[in-house]
Amino acid sequence: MQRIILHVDLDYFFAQCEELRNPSLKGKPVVVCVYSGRSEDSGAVSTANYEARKLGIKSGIPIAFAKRSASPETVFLPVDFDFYSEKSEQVMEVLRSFADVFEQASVDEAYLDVSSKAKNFSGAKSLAEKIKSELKEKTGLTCSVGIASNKLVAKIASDFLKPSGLTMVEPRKEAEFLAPLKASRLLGIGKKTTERLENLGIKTIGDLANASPSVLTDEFGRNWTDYFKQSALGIDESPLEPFREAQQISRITTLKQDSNEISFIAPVLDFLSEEIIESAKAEQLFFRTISITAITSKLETHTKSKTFEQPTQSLELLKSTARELMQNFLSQNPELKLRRVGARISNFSKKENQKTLAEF
Ligand code: TTP
Ligand code: MG
Ligand code: MG
Repeated sequence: MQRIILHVDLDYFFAQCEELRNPSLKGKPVVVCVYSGRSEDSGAVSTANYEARKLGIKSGIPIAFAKRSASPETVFLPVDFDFYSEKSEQVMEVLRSFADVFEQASVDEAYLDVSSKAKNFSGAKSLAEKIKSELKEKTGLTCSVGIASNKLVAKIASDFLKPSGLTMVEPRKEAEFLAPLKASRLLGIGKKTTERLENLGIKTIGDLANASPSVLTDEFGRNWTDYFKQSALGIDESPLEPFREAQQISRITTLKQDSNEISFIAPVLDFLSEEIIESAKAEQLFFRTISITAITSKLETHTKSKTFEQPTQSLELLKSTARELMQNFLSQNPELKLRRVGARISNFSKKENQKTLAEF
């Protein structure tokens, strides 16, 4: 069967989240920053909306540089990972429902294998349009979609037209689509490799496809040459990896009776926390974000989260944070009674005490 893969990537994700909760930002340049705290403007730009990008402001540049290029109405905001993670989860839930096989690839992107759902490429195009409109309707966010016969080309296609783009590369058109694009679009071709390729006169993916294999082998060895050649022609057999890495570990349970008493709910959270930490230890995962879920007797779901600077695996921290989040939620909503409660950890890394900027 013909494989049909969609790659969905949210547009200027963190900045779009900020526009969503504060619509007065719309139309202004918005810059989301990770402040390092050392001095007023030290730190880096996490992302910027398209108005800010027109001023030359983009992910990774120092905040001080961005301020120099900014216009008077440019708005600078600190990152709020909890809010973006919550939105990301909502997005993934919507996307997942459209796929035969689903792989979340980062906080704002996912691969969907829709081979049997869509049947053919024109079906895939209608499906992609439906995904875009349903995502907008349910989460308020816009995305760009790439459709292709494999992950490699789908990912490059989703980035081809942004924001709110839809790019389809039909089977056997892969090499032609890729040819004019910069070689650095391919996975694994960073700054250094780009320089080495340029020294050989190779700038575009098409140049790479046409390059002499022996010249490439002399410079990069056999394995890289094979990879370059295949990728440049848009050949990629890699499967989706639905369970690549846990994005979160969560436990949820129904209370013996509906309640709004922290003294009744906290021991339940403690028990869930112990189970969660056991799983985290088994998978050697350290987490930065702790969330609680509160499902009311009317079956409305509420989530509260807290994110820490440093990854941890501490049961005590999980217990005390879950209790604190729940306590705050209950005191802010005294009229609600809860039927089910849950706890969750996310924002994983494999190591403790490692500075992570962002999961992207
Ligand atoms: P991207 O999808 O790479 O970028 P984006 O969604 O901001 O913009 P685009 O419309 O081009 O897709 O990254 C997703 C989020 O990850 C981004 O909103 C912020 C974060 N991020 C960083 O914090 N630092 C970085 O250097 C990059 C590239 C992303
Ligand atoms: Mg994005
Ligand atoms: Mg992305």
